[in-house]
This record gives sequence, structure tokens and C-alpha cells, in this order.
Amino acid sequence: MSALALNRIGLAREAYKGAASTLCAGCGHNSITNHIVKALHDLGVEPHRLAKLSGIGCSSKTPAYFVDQAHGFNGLHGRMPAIATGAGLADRELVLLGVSGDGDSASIGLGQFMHLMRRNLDCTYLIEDNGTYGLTKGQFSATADIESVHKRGTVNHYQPIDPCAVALAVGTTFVARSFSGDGRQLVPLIKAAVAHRGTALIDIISPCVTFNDHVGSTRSYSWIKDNDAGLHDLSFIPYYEEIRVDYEPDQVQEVELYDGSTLVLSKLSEDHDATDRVGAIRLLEESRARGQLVTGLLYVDEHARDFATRERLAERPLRDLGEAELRIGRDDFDRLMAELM
Ligand SMILES: Cc1ncc(C[n+]2csc(CCOP(=O)(O)OP(=O)(O)O)c2C)c(N)n1
Ligand code: SF4
Repeated sequence: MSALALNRIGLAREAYKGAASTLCAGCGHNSITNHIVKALHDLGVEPHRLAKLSGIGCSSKTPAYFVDQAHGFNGLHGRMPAIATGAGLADRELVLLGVSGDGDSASIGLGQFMHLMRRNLDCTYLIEDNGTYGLTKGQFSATADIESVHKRGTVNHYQPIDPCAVALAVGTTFVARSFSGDGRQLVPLIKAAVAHRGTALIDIISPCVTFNDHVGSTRSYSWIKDNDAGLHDLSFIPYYEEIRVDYEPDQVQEVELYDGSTLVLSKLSEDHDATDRVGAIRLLEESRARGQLVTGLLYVDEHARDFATRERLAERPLRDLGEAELRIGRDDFDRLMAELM
């Protein structure tokens, strides 16, 4: 689809853009913004239904750079999951898109991050992962690899926290990793994440050209180019498009998402089964031991109920419910009082 083409709700790509970026030229986060714009335009997400949520960091500034007609909330450092949960439960019609950094999610925000991941709130959660605190001038973050070298020569002696491994361990229902420079892989992943009914995490390696793009870094453009092991070629077919059939069954795995959309995985290098959670954890460990960064859809469970459904919350936004619907009925009130006596 060209930039001028209108999407299924009659909007041009322009309608999905935001303010001009103030990030450093060449920052991976800027590329991710462009991929988000493309994915949301292709999907035809209604701007007024989109809620962009973030914490603090260069990465957390980026929601200002796309869909300026959407709702937006820039929360405290590492506290975006609480904001997302409140917004999502109050209005189930919102499309929640959280954008965070590795510091925001894996350092100060790790507790909030893990609880969001285990509850299966219906949201897309992108980590723009550069292994460093870009905004505060380049300290190691908790995702920096052990023995990686800082721009000023110091070495990181601590084991990294892998957001995908953490997410898999606590039962996240859509876990993927990608690279900011790989739009062919990342755009369909973002679309599938938005279509997924539940928490969808994409950890996106996104080089910080100012503080973490030197020799010795494992988040630099050249390191990723040499060590990226793609799992599969991806394409995504939204539910409102005609479903196509692929005639090479040995090479293609289709994953039907909750809303009827289809994610098509065409396996290239590894025979990875994206429905096998334990296999995904093993794959992460094995590729880390080989010094490889595995990218693609690691795991998806398209049958799990999302948080609001499990908690039996109203389908309609709370703001639209009248007093009669919000108040507890006489019978229920009497039963509750009897239980408390
Ligand atoms: C409570 C609190 N502690 C510390 C800070 C300082 N601080 C601002 S951004 C940041 C790290 C951001 O790193 P990351 O999330 O990786 O984003 P990046 O800038 O690398 O995209 C820190 C420590 C803060 N704003 N608030
Ligand atoms: S400091 Fe790093 S993360 Fe921040 S805008 Fe510049 S390149 Fe991007």
C-alpha cells in the first residue's frame, strides 16, 4: 500500500503520523515509529480508539511521533503497565499500545512488567531495547549482555534479563523479538500483536547510535547484522481480507488469531513451532549460548482468555453505563450482606 493509498476506513498514511521526532538521527526508535505508522495504517485502526501509553525514556517519548489524534498518556518511569491496565479495564473498546524501553521495563519497571505479562490484558507492548539508558546518557540497562563493553570501556559483569524469557516464564500469550531495521519482519508482527486478544510482547532490538553502537556492544547495528537468526518469514492477513491459501504445506504454518486474522509463518531457517512454550524457552537459551539473537514469533497462545473477559467486565466502556447498570441489585446486595454477617 503506498503512502497516498487510503486504508479500509478511508484514511491516508498521513493520518497515522505524529509530531516530528526530536531523537538522534539514526536512532533505531525512529525506524520503529515508521513501522508502527505503517502497521496501524494497514490495519485501519481508528485513531480515536487508539490509546498510546508509555513511561520515561527516549523510547517512551516516541508515542508523540505517531497518530497524533489518538489518546496518549506518558506515565511515570516503569509504571506504564498500571496505566494500561486501568485504561483497558475502563474501556474495552480501546486499542492499547504500550511503548517502553529496556530500562523502563526490565530495570525500574520489572515488577509492573511481569504482572502485566501474566494477566493477559488485551494490549500490545513494545520494548525498544537498546541495552542502555539512552535518555540519561548511556548507563548499562538490565538487558545489556554480560561482558558487553560500554562506550567508555567499562565492562558489564551482570547477567542480562531477557524480557522474552521473563514473559514466557509467566505465561504471556504472544511473545516475539525483532529488530528495528527489519520492517519486513516487524510490520506483520506488530499487526498480529494488535490483532491478538491478550498481551502481545515484542522485544525490538533498537540500536542507540549515540551511546551503544560501538565495538564491544551487543546492541549495535553491526553486531545485530552478524548475529540475527530469523525464525521465519512472516505475513499477516487481517480478518477482513480474503483468506488466501498457500500451497506449500511443508513450509508454511498458519496461526489463526482470536479475531479471525491469520498469521502465516513461512519457515526459513529453523523448524520452530510457535505454539510450544517450553520449546520457545529452550530456543532462547540455546541461541543465547551460541551468541545468536533469535528473531521472529517465539510463542503464541491464541485460545487464552484475556484479563477483562476472565474478570467478567462489561463489554461497554464504563463511562457509557448508567447508574442502574453500575449499582448492585437488591438481591445481590442482600446476599452480600448475609455473607458478611
Ligand atoms: C523514578 C525515576 N528514576 C530515574 C529516572 C531517570 N531516568 C529517566 S529515563 C531513564 C532510563 C531510560 O532507559 P530506557 O527505558 O532503556 O529508554 P531509552 O532512553 O534507552 O530509550 C532513567 C533511569 C526517572 N526519570 N525516574
Ligand atoms: S540517546 Fe540513544 S536512544 Fe536516545 S535518541 Fe539518541 S540514539 Fe536514540
